[in-house]
Amino acid sequence: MRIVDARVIVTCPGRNFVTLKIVTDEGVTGVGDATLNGRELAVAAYLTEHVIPTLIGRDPARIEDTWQYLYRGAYWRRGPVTMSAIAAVDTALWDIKGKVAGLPVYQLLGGRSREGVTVYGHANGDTVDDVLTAVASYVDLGYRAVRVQSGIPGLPVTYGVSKDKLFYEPADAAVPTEAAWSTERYLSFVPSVFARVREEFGPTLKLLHDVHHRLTPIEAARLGRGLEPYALTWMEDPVPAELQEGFRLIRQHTTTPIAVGEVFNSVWDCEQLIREQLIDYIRATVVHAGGITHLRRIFDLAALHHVRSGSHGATDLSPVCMAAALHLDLAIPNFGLQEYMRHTPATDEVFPHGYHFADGYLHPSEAPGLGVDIDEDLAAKYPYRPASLPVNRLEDGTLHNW
Ligand code: KDG
Ligand code: MG
Repeated sequence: MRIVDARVIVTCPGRNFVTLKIVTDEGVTGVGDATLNGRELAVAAYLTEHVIPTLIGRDPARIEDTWQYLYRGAYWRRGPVTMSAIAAVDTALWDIKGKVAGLPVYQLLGGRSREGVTVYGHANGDTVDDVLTAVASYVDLGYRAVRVQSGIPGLPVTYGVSKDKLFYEPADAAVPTEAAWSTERYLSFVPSVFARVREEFGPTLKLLHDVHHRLTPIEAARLGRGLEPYALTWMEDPVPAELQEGFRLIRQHTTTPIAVGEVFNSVWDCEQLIREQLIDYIRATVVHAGGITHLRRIFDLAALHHVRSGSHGATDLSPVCMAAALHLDLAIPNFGLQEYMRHTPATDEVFPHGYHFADGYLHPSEAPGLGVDIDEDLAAKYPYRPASLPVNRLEDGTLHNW
C-alpha cells in the first residue's frame, strides 16, 4: 500500500480546525487533527509546503519510521507548529492502520485497560452562585469530575470563565483582546469558591481548577495550601512551565496535586517534571505533542514516575484529536482523567464520529481505525476566520503570563 494523496482541510464551524486527510492507492483514508489555536494557518502551510510532498509514495504502515523521518529530517526540532504537523500525519497513519487491520486503534495499542474514559467538564460562572448551578448541571449529566472556574470580584473578565456553558471559546477576535489581572484579588477569593462547592457537593466529586499559568511558584504554593482543605484532584498550570525546576518550590509547600502540559509539544518539555516527580498529571495531547506515537512515549515515561495522564480536551482540539485521545486513554496503564469540552452541533456535523458519553465516561468508537471522519463538502461551507487568544495585563498595564 502507498500514500497517493494528502490534503489539508481548514474549516470554521464556529471555530477554526485544521485537518489532514491521507489517501492510499487502495482507497483507505486516514485523518489527523492539526489545529493550533490562533496559529492555524502556520500548521496548514507547514503541512502543505513541507510535509505532504514527502509523504507521496510512502508506505502508510511505517508509522514509527515516518515519525522519525519528519522529526529528525526537519533539522529544526520540536515547537508547537512542527509537532502539530507531525501529530496530524501520525494520527492519520494510526487511523489507516486500524482500518487495514479491521480493529479500533485502542486494540493496536494493547487493548482495553478500563471500561471507559473518565472525563471532566468545565463548570464556570461570574458569581459563586452561578458556579454552583453550573457544577450541579454537570453532576446531573453524570459527570464524576468537574473543573471549577469563577469570575473574580473586581476584575471585569476572567480567562476561562465563558459565556457558553457546554462550549468554550477563548479565541475571540482577530487581533487579541486584552484583559486585566490581579493576583491579590484572585488568591484571596478562589479558596472561598471551593469551600462553597465542597459544602454543596460533598467529598467524593472530583474537583479541578485551572490557574492558566497566572502565578509565580511561591504564589502557586500559597494557593495550593489554601486549597488543601477542599481536596482537589488537581491544580492546573499553576505557573508557566518553561522553567521546569520552578515546580520544586510549589511541591515543597503543598500536597495539592499538580497538573501541567497542555502547551507542551515534546517529552523534553516535561522530562524533568516527570523524572523528579514534580507533577501528578501530564496534560499533553495527541495534536500538540507529536501524535499518538509520541504521546504514548511521554505517558510511558510518566508511568515510571507515578505520574498519570490528564490530556487537554478543550473545544479547540477537534473531534479527530478527541477520538485519538480516547483510544490512547483506554489502553495506557496510567490514565488519570480526560478533559472533555463538548463541541458545538455544527462541529459534530462536520466531524461525524462514533465516540459517545455515558455515565461520566467517554467510550471510543468500536469501528476500525479512529472512528471519526471529516465531511469535506460540509467543511467547505465554513471558511476560515482569524481568531486569536487574549492577552493578559496586570492592573498597572504590565504584560502578564498567558
Ligand atoms: O487554546 C487554549 C485553550 O484550549 C485553553 O485555554 C483551554 O486551558 C484550557 C483548558 O484547560 O482546557
Ligand atoms: Mg488549561
